[in-house]
Amino acid sequence: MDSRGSETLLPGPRHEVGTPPGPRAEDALPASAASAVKVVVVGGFGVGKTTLVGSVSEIRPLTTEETMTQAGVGVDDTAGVERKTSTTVAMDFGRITLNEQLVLYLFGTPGQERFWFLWNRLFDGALGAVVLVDTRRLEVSFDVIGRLEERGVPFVVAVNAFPGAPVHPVAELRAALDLDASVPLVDCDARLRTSCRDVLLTLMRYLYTLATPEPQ
Ligand SMILES: Nc1nc2c(ncn2[C@@H]2O[C@H](COP(=O)(O)OP(=O)(O)OP(=O)(O)O)[C@@H](O)[C@H]2O)c(=O)[nH]1
Ligand SMILES: [Mg+2]
Repeated sequence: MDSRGSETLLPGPRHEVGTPPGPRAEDALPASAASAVKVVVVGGFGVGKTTLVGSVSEIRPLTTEETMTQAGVGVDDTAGVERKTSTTVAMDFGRITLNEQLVLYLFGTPGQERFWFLWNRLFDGALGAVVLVDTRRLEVSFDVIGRLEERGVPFVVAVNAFPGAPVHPVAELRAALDLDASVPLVDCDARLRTSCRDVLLTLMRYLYTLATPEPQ
């Protein structure tokens, strides 16, 4: 990892030190699972990526949260999320079994630009992405969406509902984010498992339509 990045961070409180290694019965995949799909959860700083992976994962999620310190002042753009005390420095990882056969592996990316070099590896083998958006800070999503388009990674956009966030008509939101008409745009609450599951189902349906040739 970039040494400038690690200098500014102290170990955070969310590390689970002393967790015994080895498989746990509740982590086992159902025997019927036939396909595993890698999905990446992206978005600007503090839009709720770690929250989404944590609320939907059926295994204890892996997180790499670190406490934000004074050293990040002037480096990290915390405008609009001043109360945030920790941030993802490498990735989040979780798993959800969407139906008897289909398992999704979820990889959450770090939101801060100084960690975006990690994207290259996190996207290896990914079939699609969820872009989380906070309407209080739409501009942090522009680069994220641009990077996905450059990579040709199919994505859906999920608007994470924060209190006091402006509610825009769908057409305006699409225009502001410069979204292609075919890209699904949905609401979600990253804290709710069912809501996040619906977002992932939307992505799976979208990937399916992209892979299915239109009848002539
Ligand atoms: N009200 C509300 N708060 C949320 C929601 N999703 C996340 N939060 C809160 O927003 C804060 C940021 O969430 P994170 O999940 O850490 O955001 P992140 O995108 O992973 O942040 P970085 O990794 O630092 O980019 C946390 O305090 C969450 O509890 C939501 O849907 N509604
Ligand atoms: Mg995070």
